[in-house]
Amino acid sequence: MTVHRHRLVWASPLVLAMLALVATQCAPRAPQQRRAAAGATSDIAQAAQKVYVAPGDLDPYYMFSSGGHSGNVYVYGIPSMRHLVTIPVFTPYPATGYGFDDDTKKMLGDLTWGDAHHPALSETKGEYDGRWLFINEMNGRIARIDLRDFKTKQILGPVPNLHGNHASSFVTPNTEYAMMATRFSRPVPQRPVGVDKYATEYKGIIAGVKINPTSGEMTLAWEILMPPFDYDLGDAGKLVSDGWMFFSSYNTERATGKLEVTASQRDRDYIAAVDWRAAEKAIADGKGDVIDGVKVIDPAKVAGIVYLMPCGKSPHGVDVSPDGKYIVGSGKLQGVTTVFNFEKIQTAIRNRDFLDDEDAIPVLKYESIKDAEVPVGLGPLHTQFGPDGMAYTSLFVDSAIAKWKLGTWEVIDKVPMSYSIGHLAAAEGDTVSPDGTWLVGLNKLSHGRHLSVGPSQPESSQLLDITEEKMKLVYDAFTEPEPHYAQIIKADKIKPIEVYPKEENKHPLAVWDIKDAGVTRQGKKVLVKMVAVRSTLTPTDFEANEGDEVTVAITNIEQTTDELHGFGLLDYNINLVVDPGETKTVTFTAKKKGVFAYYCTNFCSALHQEMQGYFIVK
Ligand code: K7E
Ligand code: CUA
Repeated sequence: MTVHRHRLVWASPLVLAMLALVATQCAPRAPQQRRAAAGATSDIAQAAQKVYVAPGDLDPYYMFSSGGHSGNVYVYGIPSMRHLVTIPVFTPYPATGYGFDDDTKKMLGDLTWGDAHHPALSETKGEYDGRWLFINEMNGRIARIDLRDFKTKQILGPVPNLHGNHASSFVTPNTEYAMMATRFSRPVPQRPVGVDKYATEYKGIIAGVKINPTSGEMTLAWEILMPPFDYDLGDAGKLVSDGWMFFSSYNTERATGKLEVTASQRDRDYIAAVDWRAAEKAIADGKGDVIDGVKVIDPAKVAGIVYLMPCGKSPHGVDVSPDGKYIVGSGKLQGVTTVFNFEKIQTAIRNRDFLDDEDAIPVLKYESIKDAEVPVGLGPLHTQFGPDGMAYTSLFVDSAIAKWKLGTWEVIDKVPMSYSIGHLAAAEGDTVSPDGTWLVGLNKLSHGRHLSVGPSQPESSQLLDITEEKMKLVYDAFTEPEPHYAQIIKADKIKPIEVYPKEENKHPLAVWDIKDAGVTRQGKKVLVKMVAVRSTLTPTDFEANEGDEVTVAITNIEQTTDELHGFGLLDYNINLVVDPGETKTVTFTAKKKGVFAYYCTNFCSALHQEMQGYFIVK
């Protein structure tokens, strides 16, 4: 959002004035003042009670939040806002040994960072089903986390043709697809072409990633060649609009250079409406050209796949209502949010009620498809939903959340956020039946609301109780950078395992008996089969010759909850953590001569400190 913010700052004098307003709101206040502002002591006590989860009690919800360029996913309990665990996805994470063992190292490849934006929980009939979590990152990749063990299992990409995968990973209502779309257009196929040819030679790409319904395995199914706009966010149609996918876009000016000026000239940008079933059928019918190994549909050759809906300046969020009837587009340089009617969109397509086209993609008429412009406030960014037609829109410039009603378009309530809210997440908020219990504002600024920690300040996330007509701010939490988007799921939908059952461990190098542990050699290859169990790493020493390729395969034969063992090998940058019942391998060259200690890094028993051994390189 940093980028969006900068675009906002200089976009227009109006926006400048609005920003000045935000700046005054952001000025830190003294604690006393703040307490007075929060209201009477009884209000504070009431709020405290609502978020209080007593020691030993469990939160009723999980929140999965993107970690932005940390490349992680952060998991919180709601309403306590307690950080429960970090799931490393696109970045090595020594705490869990992620990115150090052979498998995860291979999964990460050459890229050891990724800018993770939009987590998407898998769905069945439009409800979160608690099976998987998908998340995109900007280097053209998308990952799948298995919620059975909260581990990253697959990273797809970087996929060909697609650059800057921001408008991702939004899943369809039965997890048929996760989506990808480019923020950065570039020549397709990839080749060096100067930016002076941007408008004609650079292309955007929308991609459908097919998901295996049993295994969750992702495969790139098709791509669509798009005009060189910046595709930003998306949401899948549901119920009546199932089969459609909506993507917001900006820079429909096809500008280059200083986009903060050049890409804000038009009054309207577009939301791209994609009939993904039609795309699927076109590919099945043998249409599309193979570019860099991928079937790409060119809308100039295959009609009926994609349409453009004009939407107020630089839309960010595009959000489909729980019943699938409305598509809410939030033009972040506006004071209103626009609601489109899916029926009207379909009628306009049927009647060919088009304004013109962009690279042969029909542009629908704003007036024909719009139902309302809701005066929510300045800088609308993202909308989430509650039951009974309630909608909640974050307002970046106003630094507030507006609550309004679908159908009557009446704005019911507004609460200030501290400060500069980006996205928001409601309990079960992207499903066909949101809960209407909790809402979390993911703010960009936090200054003055926590103990100072120097120039690199945490982000703030604020919890609101939305069970009553007026929204109530009940808690401030501080999070690591940078939560762009989050989803909140009922806790009882997720049933994690706590040990890997022995019978499921099919690893070819697994050893379950200490007497099978040991060292074998084949030429210059040394294989160490190691057993980790309280409180010994067996073997307790092993040797190699300088230049040998060494593989250490460690099986943690514990079947007890929380009995993890680590394997830290000093001076060799090796750090594995092996969960109960798991086998992990690490392969490396014995480059350094001498004696090197290895030890268990995870506290496991009173004799944890005794869990150690020596690697001798001759
Ligand atoms: Cu708004 Cu990447 Cu969705 Cu940042 S994004 S905030
Ligand atoms: Cu095993 Cu500490």
